[in-house]
Amino acid sequence: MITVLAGGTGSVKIVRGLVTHEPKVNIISNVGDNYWLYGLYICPDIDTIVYGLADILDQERGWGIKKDTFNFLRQMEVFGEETWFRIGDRDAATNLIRTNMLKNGKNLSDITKWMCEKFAVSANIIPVTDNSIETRITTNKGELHLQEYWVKHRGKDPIEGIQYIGAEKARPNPEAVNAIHDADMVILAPGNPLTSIGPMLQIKGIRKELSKIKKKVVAISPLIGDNAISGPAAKYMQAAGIESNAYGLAKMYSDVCSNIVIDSKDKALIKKIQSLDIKVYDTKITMKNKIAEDALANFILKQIHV
Ligand code: FO1
Repeated sequence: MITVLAGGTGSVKIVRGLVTHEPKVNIISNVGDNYWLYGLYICPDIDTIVYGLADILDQERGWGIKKDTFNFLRQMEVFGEETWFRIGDRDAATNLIRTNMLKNGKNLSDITKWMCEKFAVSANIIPVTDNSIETRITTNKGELHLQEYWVKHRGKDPIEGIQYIGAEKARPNPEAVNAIHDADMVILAPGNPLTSIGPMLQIKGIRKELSKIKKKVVAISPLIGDNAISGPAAKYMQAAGIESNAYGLAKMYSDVCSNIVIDSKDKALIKKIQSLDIKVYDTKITMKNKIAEDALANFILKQIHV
């Protein structure tokens, strides 16, 4: 059984690759960038995985449903609302039904399972916690929710700090803890280490469980050289004072992971990473299409023995 910690638009690619090879995959999802808007509870990381596995994800954007329409948003604009966060019509239905179920007393884990059934997704998607965690970015202009910083303000102001509000007190989802404990291999997906994987590692019970089985934990680098394959990972790492390369990533994860997959272009970092007592595997880590997703998943499952 394989368990993946996933968050952000990059994670879905490796998850898709893994489910083609493995009958039982658990996906523990980040909830730190969940966001309340127009009274709707939006869970981008959960939805990206659900849509990705249901094969309805808008691949180009990396979020939302392909060929979705935006009539709801247009009407919100008519009502004078801000429309910088582009919720499509079908996506709005997902968010609306989730919010109603929450208001009727269901928890996010049960709602996510119900959602998977409706979208005919057989992988087990587990929110890392049913409590609220909010990733907030501090800039010289004040503190913003991650979605406001990245989507509304296009991540333009220098970052002074990152906070995970609620993570300290969040109760790890018991199903997530079991999925880590019982796994043959745990994979840290190539998501942003500070905003996609980081919030989950801030939950004490999750970090503790990972550190107990760290020999079985494999991280996939989202970086080549000093840059992220996509998205702002390098910018957030630099802001946190972490070297924005595979070595910085390995150091950051060194108490929860004993294996890392880096790109073959980063071979020069292997010795330095090994000095952290981490095994290094190199291959092509970019996943531009389904063949590449499949190849990386196959590499991890066949070449790494934990
Ligand atoms: N990302 C954007 O850059 N612009 C958007 O307008 C946007 C809308 C959106 C709507 C629903 C959803 O589930 C995700 C959405 N995202 C959008 C993606 C999201 O901001 C981030 O990619 C994730 O939070 C990163 O994990």
